[in-house]
Amino acid sequence: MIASHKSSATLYHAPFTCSFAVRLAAKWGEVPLEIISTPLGKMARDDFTAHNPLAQVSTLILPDGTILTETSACLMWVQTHSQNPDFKRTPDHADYFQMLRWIGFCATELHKQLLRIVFYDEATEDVKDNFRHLSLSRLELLNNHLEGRSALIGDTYSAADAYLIWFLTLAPKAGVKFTPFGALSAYFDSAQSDESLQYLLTEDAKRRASLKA
Ligand SMILES: N[C@@H](CCC(=O)N[C@@H](CS)C(=O)NCC(=O)O)C(=O)O
Repeated sequence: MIASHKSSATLYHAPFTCSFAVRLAAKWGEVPLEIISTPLGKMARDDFTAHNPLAQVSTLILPDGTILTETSACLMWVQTHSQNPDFKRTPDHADYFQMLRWIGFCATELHKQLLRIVFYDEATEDVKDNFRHLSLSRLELLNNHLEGRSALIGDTYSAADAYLIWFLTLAPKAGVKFTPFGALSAYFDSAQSDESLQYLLTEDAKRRASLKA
């Protein structure tokens, strides 16, 4: 714990990784976040690994100095602390557990089950292909759920949508095409007109370039 009180939380962020979802949710929820860009792996910043010895994003330093890790928990924190009343969800909200459900789904069935395998060196190409194949049943489930819907829960985006939209942004780079799933494709196409998403994609491209420089 850092002995300090700040007005905003600080997010360790690696461009285009899962902490992108936390930033997107924070933009929608008008939650101010101070961003510290860091590479991952051996190049990670020392202050980052001091807070999170696994050197994984998402890692959030809360205003009271406590550390919150796990993208799911960071997303829930952002949603609960939203300044935007339409976005805010606290545990007494009717949608709260559906939001937990879809955040958990994105974390365990999509993010860690696919991207954590495909983008890393530990697995062979055959193993990666097995996981790409496995992801199709997850995408089909999402497709069926999104039929006739514009968001995962209700009519407006929640933190769960931030996680899913981030995943769908990276899915083609992981060798997973979701274009055969009409409702899922339409959901992602419609997300492209979201100004916060476009702003952060452009911003991350700049952050990535400056980390590489
Ligand atoms: N369990 C963590 C880790 C998520 C995760 O795999 N993050 C990736 C980026 S999307 C990462 O930090 N990778 C670096 C590493 O695992 O060494 C969470 O959900 O926040």
